[in-house]
Amino acid sequence: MPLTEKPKWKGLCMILWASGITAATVILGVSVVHDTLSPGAAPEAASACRDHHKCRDVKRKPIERPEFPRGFIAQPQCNIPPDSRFDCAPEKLLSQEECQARGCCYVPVLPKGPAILQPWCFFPPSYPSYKLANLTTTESGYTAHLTRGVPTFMPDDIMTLQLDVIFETEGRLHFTLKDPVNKRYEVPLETPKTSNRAPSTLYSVQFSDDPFGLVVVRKSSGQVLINTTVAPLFYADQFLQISTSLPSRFISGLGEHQTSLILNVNWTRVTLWNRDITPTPSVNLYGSHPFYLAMEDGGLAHGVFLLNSNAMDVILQPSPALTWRTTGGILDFYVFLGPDPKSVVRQYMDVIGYPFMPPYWALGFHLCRWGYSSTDVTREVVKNMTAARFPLDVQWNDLDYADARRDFTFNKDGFGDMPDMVNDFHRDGRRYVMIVDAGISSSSPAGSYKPYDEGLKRGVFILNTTGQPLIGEVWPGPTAFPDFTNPETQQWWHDMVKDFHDQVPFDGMWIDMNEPSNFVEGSLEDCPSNKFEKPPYVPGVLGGSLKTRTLCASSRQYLSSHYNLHNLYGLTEAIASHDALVKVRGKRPFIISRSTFAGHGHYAGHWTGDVMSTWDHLYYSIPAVLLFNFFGVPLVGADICGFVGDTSEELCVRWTQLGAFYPFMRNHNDRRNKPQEPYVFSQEAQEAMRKAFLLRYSLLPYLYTLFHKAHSAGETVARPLYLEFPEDPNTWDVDRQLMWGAGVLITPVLEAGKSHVSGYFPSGTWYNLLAGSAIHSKGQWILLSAPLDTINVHVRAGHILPLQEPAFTTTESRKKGMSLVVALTLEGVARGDLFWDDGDGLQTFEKGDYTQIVFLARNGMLVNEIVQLSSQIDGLLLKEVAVLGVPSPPQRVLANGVPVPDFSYRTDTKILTIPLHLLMGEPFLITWS
Ligand code: MIG
Repeated sequence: MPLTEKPKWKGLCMILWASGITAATVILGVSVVHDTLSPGAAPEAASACRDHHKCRDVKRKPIERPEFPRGFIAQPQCNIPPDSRFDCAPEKLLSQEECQARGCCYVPVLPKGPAILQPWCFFPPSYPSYKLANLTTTESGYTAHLTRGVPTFMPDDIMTLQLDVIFETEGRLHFTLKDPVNKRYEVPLETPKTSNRAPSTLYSVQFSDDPFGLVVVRKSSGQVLINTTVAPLFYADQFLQISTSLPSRFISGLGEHQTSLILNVNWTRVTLWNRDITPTPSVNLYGSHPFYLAMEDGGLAHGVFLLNSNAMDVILQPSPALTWRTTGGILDFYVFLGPDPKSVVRQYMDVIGYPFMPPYWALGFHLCRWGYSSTDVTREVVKNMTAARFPLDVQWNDLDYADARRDFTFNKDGFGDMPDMVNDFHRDGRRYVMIVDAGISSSSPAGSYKPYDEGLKRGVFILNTTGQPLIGEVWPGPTAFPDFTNPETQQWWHDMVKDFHDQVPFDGMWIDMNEPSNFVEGSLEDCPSNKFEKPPYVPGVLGGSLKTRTLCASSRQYLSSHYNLHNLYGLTEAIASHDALVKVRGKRPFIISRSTFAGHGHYAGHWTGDVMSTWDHLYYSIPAVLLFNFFGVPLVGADICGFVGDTSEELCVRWTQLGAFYPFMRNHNDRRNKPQEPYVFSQEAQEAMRKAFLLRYSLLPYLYTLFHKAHSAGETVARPLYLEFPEDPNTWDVDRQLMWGAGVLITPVLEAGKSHVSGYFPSGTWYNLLAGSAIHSKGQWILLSAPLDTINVHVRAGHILPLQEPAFTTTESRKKGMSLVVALTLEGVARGDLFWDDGDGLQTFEKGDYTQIVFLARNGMLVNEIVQLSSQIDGLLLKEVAVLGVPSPPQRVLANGVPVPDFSYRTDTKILTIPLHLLMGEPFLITWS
């Protein structure tokens, strides 16, 4: 199958692929209903919670309907249940008089707990909104005008809008609301321009004329998925707001935040404005992903993506409903119709781009800390790892290496032999990555620091409103900030990366502080007072102002204002770094970034920032990793053992066990903390960690194959249970376990002092990967033994995993013998596959330079099917097959017709072990009977 992925970013992408455009020539069959839908017509929340201790409040709590203080109700049309009220005073507190002067209803309610956002001043159904006019069918959708008769309370309403509705594919609907006269800022993401003339079997679209509303209905169930008639539409210059009912309370997404997998719809405000801070619940964090996935009755799902990069709030309320409230740009929505959650995620990635293929070594273990103060210390760390028999693929350095913490320099004192150190690491089959900060030091003597001198000459920096480079302050002191939306900046960045790489042959870049982070508010000279700095509505950003810990919103970038582009800073730096590394190294790039935006995973990975060494943060790392997989950024992980604060031995063991199952596995530590490299702990702790390392390294061929499927088919690598078992609502909020692909379930211990852990096992057979013992689950919670040296890993019946003997580096392990774990269903069937290539060449899949093998087991027989073959697999041996769930002892085992005399079978575990010596790249047939 050809890759149908396209360059996603205008002017920023160098790797081009052919586009796949679908166009069917069938007439539209979508019903148009011109009646007014009654507001608040949200369906009741799905009540999927079974009687189980894992049920959360969000499911069990009945919808609160406090009594009305009747005296306050001026008009009968204010008689709206509290959960269905939409805020008419989002920007400030209003008195009753002020509220009613807006034409809104005023009913004070005593907020209970988190219901603090419950509005006192809310819209009556009659509140003026837009009217639909000139609705016309087009080749693949509709176009119409919306007109507003009366201005809102926000400045600069755009009174006439253009609506375009495009049926892009069977499962994807796209609609935009724009100003037809003055072009407004739009996110520079290049999206697929497909259109589908056939009626979708999945959804239909209906409109309400007055007030305007758009309704999306799932055809199979009749379920209303989107209904924007529930509240008035706002489209003012700096305040765009649209609300919709939700078909259930099971909503995931809207990152980046410290959150559970399922968001709380009981009055939650989610703010998107990229920000440097230790992850804290309810505050805006490093990245922005304005996408949610919603579960529906029966395990169906849909998703919504608002392609908008402005500062925004998203409000969730218990009716249930959701309000998008953004401060600029346009309203550009994609709706993904699934119908299952896995398809929703893929449909989202069809728009934002499929993930990049990481080098094989990126899946090994990475070790870092702030405070490796010299090459001697750094070399010592690597030596200690080997001495303690821990694998280590990639050694990192933090700011310590740099001269006065300036990018693209190295400290000639402690790091004078940095190039030799990196060469030595390479000689031992290891890789090297160092930090690169966004801010470029602006205070070195003229002529002494090329990145700034040349950047200034070439005009690469973000400018303040007077046209001078905006100067803030980060680690090196005063700094200017590259504007990566400028093509000249991308070229300059490449040149700086190349200069440094010519000196120090590093293998990847760790891009930090790219929200961008700034230690002073806005700039050293603060910010001017204008409409960008003081918008009529300020989303719920920590600090209360857009400039908090970042740049002035009114500063100028090549494509637009920082006000519009702020949330794209990390992404645009990742793209520039990706492209630079492709040119400079000619190999697959490796970039890990703190700040991200929709589409990031096409270029780079992510780590979850400055997490604390606490059990709580250990737990939060699971939903974080799962959600970033939804966001198309599968290469993600948290700092193992925690970054902020001292870890404890037990926490670090448990974290290493879970971290062995992060797609990106790195232990990183802050400067002043106790050390937390694996070798500093007791022998018992080390032994437990070593087991987890070996599990991961054994599973790398399986993990790499999952990354290939993410890259080639828009799949996730780590995924929550509900992606595999959407029809079992017990799985929907499970976020203390995770899956690798469809075949592996990981159940870590996330609490202190425990030697057992309870995990949910969907109906079916699950095999313990280490012991081979089987669980036959009816779809139930199961208490598992989990002493300190154990992380529970189960293989799902029906799957075949390719494994490889571990080594101290992937350079070594890639040459070792392989094995297959064949997990049979009760019917005796299993299936799996392997993707294999050189591990770090560019576009091996796109060029066809890879091997792909499918494995099939059935009726006491295992065969491989070589779908694609390349020389990279030459010489690799299949040395063992372990068949799990063989009901009775076989009499004989044949490999390609030749008896295998030394097979073994255990009657207690029902495992058949077959030692072999076959070439992976040749067809084989193994039978047992
Ligand atoms: O202000 O480079 O999240 O991983 O060690 C702190 C020093 C700057 C923040 C990163 C962290 C890194 C640290 N950096």
